[in-house]
Amino acid sequence: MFRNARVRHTIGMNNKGVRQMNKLFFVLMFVLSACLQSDSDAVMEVEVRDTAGDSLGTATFTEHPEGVQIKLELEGIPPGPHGIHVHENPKCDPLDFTSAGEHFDPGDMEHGLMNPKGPHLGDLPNIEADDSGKVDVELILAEATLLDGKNSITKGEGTSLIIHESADDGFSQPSGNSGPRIACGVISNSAE
Ligand SMILES: [Cu+2]
Ligand SMILES: [Zn+2]
Repeated sequence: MFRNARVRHTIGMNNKGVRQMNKLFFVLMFVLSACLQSDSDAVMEVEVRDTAGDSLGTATFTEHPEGVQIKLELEGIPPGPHGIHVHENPKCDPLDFTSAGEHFDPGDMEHGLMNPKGPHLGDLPNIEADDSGKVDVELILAEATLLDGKNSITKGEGTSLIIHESADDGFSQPSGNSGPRIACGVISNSAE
């Protein structure tokens, strides 16, 4: 009797220990999968269109340790350098895209990556279209986030990505003397 009771007791302890280990394991797996999921979720593909509304390709946004990475795969851009910025409104109304508003600037800064009083959060280095009009490049929108936080480019209704006719000089107000807006894409969680 005594021996049997002891055996049962021992088995009971083991089962309890195993159950606790299992529980811990599942909690860890849940946390791990939640982390992995939120990483892979944080990708946004944005269609970029010209002033006639025709697609020029895509801009793919992903979270990056230094900000938001923007991968551009575009065709039909006039060869040469172009200013490119994240603008404050998620609106790409033809024909001039003024609906996109000013540069995204939650920190109330001046324009320009070379301006000591800048830059706007939405300021980006110029892109270059090759002789065939293609752009294939990855940019970093420094200190921005894709989803959460005060520097999120999808906060509220979202923002937009604008490409200009000319290069951004990195200094002139309010838009680096980069000329008319030639392409636009809406950056929004509820986009099209
Ligand atoms: Cu702009
Ligand atoms: Zn700016």
